[in-house]
Amino acid sequence: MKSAVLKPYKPIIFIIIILSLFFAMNSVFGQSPQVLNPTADSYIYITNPDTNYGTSTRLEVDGSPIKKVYFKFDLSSLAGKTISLATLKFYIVNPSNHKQELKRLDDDSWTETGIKYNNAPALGSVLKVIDTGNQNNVWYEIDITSYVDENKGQLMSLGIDSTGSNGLDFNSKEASSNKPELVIS
Ligand SMILES: [Ca+2]
Repeated sequence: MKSAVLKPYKPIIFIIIILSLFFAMNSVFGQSPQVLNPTADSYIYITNPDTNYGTSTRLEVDGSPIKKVYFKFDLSSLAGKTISLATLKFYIVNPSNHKQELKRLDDDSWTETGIKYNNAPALGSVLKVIDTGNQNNVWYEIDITSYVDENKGQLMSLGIDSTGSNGLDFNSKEASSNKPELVIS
């Protein structure tokens, strides 16, 4: 009597077990990297302190004369997710044999077509040192996992400056290809 009652439920239990295994495996092995482009990118230039460069196809960083790069990413799609690796990538179009510094920026109020040297927010502490070794026409990648994890679910700004006098240029999001990317897995 007992086994006759349970019998119709056995296939359902089996299906539930198979589905649970499928979703568990998928969460471990099946997630393809998510790629985000900046929602805003620009640079500022001390020589033209009231000029905005938000629509330029290049982002330029230099220590003399000063040029600084600003990025903003919308990380709202990452809310609640586990971030195992987040890499910022940019494509170099003018090489530099000097180092640059990627810095945190907690002020997200700046806008792509409004930012200029005279109104730009000051950059924060150093996240990573950039050393491209004078390479050109290549991608450069920076691991910023902890900063992305800190900002997931919200906007994330960051900037790049330099104390060297040999400037580094790379493609902006307005370039026709090889735009800056944030690759998250
Ligand atoms: Ca731009």
